Amino acid sequence: MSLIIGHARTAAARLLRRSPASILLRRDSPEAPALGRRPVRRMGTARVGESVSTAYEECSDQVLDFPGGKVSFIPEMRFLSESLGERIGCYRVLDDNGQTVSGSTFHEVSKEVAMKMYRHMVTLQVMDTILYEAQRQGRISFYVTSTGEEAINIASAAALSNEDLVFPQYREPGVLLWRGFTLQEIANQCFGNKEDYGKGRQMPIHYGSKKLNYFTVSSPIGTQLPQAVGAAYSLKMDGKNACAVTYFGDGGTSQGDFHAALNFAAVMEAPVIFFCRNNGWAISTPTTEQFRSDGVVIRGQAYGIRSIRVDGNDALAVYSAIHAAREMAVGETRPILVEALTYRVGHHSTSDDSTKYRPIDEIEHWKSARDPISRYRKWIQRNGWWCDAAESELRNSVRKELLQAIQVAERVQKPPLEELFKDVYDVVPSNLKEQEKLLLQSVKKHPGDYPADVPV
Ligand SMILES: Cc1ncc(C[n+]2csc(CCOP(=O)(O)OP(=O)(O)O)c2C)c(N)n1
Ligand SMILES: [Mg+2]
Repeated sequence: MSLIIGHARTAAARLLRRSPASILLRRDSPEAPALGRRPVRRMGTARVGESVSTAYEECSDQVLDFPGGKVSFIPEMRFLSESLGERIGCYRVLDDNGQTVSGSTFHEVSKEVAMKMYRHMVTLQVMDTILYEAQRQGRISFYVTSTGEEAINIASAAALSNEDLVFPQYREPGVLLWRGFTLQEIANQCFGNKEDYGKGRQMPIHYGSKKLNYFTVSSPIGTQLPQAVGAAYSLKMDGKNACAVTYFGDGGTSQGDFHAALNFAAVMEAPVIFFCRNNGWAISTPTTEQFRSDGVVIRGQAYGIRSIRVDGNDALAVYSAIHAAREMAVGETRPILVEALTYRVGHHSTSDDSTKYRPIDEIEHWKSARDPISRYRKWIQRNGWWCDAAESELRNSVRKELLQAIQVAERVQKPPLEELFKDVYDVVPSNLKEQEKLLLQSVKKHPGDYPADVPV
């Protein structure tokens, strides 16, 4: 590595025009103190991020040519501030009344796509209501809703290509719906029947579809991030016109995998979109106990990743931001970080009661004043594309279709017990064979402790 010390030329000339008291002599001038001795300055009044003296700034005349670019030497001891002072702005197109914000720039969306987006947001909402109730009735064991995050789900999916590889967390089933996953497929997974692609080996909501390029949800938080980067890198090596997209929550950013993934993607210039759903909560942990930075968006810059903060409850803003992010990710083979500000309106899952740790008023505010679906509806209605009759027809038909799907899924047989031991190893190892034998013995001995509808 070579270190080259250079001299800035303009600073000295500017200094000659300053008052004598503020002039600092160039170190190589005859009047200057002996080389190596710098004028003594008193410190103590400067705050972090501010300079002690502008004269010093102007006379910094040395540059270090360092890997990554030139670095100016500065004589003052200056710590970077822990914050920018002002929080990073949040890109929005639609205001709370569904009116476009004057001066906002956004990607045009055709009537056809706009309506498909609305229909899918409503489908997701209806699906959440019914499957949440199904869990409460004891028909399925677990569920999580995407309530309040419908725009994030659907508008981002609409801006992607179906060739893009999706690595989800678990609150993004709308992306699957957008790609054509049916309500029957959703129900089959939640009921863990033998039509479920995971063969009933996972909890409900762990969807996946090879056909739709949607990697199966995995419970441990954050695992999908480095996987997405690896997949993006392989897309790049194969010269594919596609990117990887990974979704994660604010809580996910506290995992080491988040940091490893961002750094790896930046260095390897992998075409991946990191989409953080900052919904304020990681189960009962608020973001204030999760990080002290200005949210998540700011971290992109630290890793050398282009980033944007977007209003996650504004479908047009999410659509436009992801559209632009995809163009940059694929066209320039680079990672992009998107932080969508939103709120988890529902409980974390059916195993949670969020009123125990957050005010009901807060939930109600986001539910009523900030609902992404009604905001978007106002916009399409203003365009003359929607009416109340169409609304009730849509809601009724989704409801009917899902209730029918649930009835079918409930009747489909469960996968046989032996499936539990398959699909990991090509040849099942002896320890797994032993476990299978023990399990079968146990089921025979205590049949009442095992579900009767699982074929043994
Ligand atoms: C490695 C790991 N640690 C803890 C958990 C338990 N857990 C499940 S969801 C969750 C919160 C995640 O919050 P966030 O990423 O913000 O997503 P959100 O639920 O808000 O959509 C936690 C801590 C887990 N599944 N995996
Ligand atoms: Mg969260």
